Order: sequence, then C-alpha cells, then structure tokens
Amino acid sequence: MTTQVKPDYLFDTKKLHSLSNWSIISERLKKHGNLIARPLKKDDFAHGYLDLLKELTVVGEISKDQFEKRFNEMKEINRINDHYLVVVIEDQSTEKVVGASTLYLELKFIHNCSTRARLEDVAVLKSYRGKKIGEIVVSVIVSLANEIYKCYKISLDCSDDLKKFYAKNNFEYSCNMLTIRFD
Ligand code: 16G
Repeated sequence: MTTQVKPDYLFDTKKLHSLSNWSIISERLKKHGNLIARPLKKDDFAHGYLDLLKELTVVGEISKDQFEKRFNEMKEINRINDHYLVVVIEDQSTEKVVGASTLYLELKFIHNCSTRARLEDVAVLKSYRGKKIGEIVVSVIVSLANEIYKCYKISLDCSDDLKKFYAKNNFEYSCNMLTIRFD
C-alpha cells in the first residue's frame, strides 16, 4: 500500500472552494483539458512555477532551498493572518503550473480598519494563452478579495499593452502609479 503525502499548500484550499463562482470556474477550466485552480504548493518549484514567472519578468537563478525558504516565510505570515495567496492553474495531465496570480492583502487603518487587495504576478504560459486562463485566474483573485477577505478595493499595476485586458475584467483606470526602482 502506498501512503499519500498531504500536499503542503500556502493557504487553505477551502478558501477557494467556498467562493460563490467556484463551480463555474472549475467548469470553465475543465473545458480546456485537465486544468484545475489550487493554492501554490511547496513542491511547485518542480512543477515550473518559477519558469512561468520568467514569462512575466526577471526571476533570477533561484535554488529549490531558496524557493522553499520563501514559501515557508509566506506561510508563516499567513498562519497569523492571510497575506500571501498565490493561486496557480495546474494542467493535471502534466502536473505543470501553466498559470498563476497572487492576491496580496494589506492591512489598513483607513476605511474602518479595512484591507486593501493587490492583484500581483499574473502569468499564463505562452503555449496556454488564448484559453481565457488569465481571465479565470484574475476572477478567482477578485472573488477571494471581495467575498472572503472583504477588501474595500483591489488594484494592480501593469504595462500599457495589458490595460485593455484588465479593463475587460472590470478594472478601471483610476490613478497614477509612480515608482522608484532599486534594481
Ligand atoms: C506587472 C505585475 C506585477 C509584477 C510586475 C513585475 C500584474 C497585474 N502586475 O506589473 O504584479 O510584480 O509586473 O514587473 O500581474 P517588474 O519586474 O518590472 O516589477
């Protein structure tokens, strides 16, 4: 008899399963094959999560130990209060991570001690584009922010070429973002 090792998820899967649009999301993903949405797992280093992020920006040469250390740091913070919710789309036929996004939750005093949500690190593997995976993963993050964490707003920054995509997904251009880069 083989013993199944329990997956080490970054956050509780029940948070996803309790979303009002969870069954719609799951059905939409199934239409494109064996795709599922789930939290990031500690062994996703081996399933291509960082390769996926390389399609978004500079990732660097991160070792498995570095990946697991960062994962543990995020999970430790989540133990007190959820702040880092990385949702991935897995193709179960290859066990590869083909899409992902992160919900970052920022605690505030304003708006009656409310929480601001940030949509971060949205990426879909080039070979999986055109299947609405980006739209689906964004809708998961927006629903988590709204329904589960009762955030007062969710915002993002993106390059000019993606403004249309986010506008189609209900984001309104509302203010300027100014940056000082340290890299
Ligand atoms: C995009 C991402 C942001 C990511 C950044 C990386 C979304 C909505 N926005 O702006 O989350 O951190 O790209 O680019 O996914 P950078 O390496 O130039 O900061």
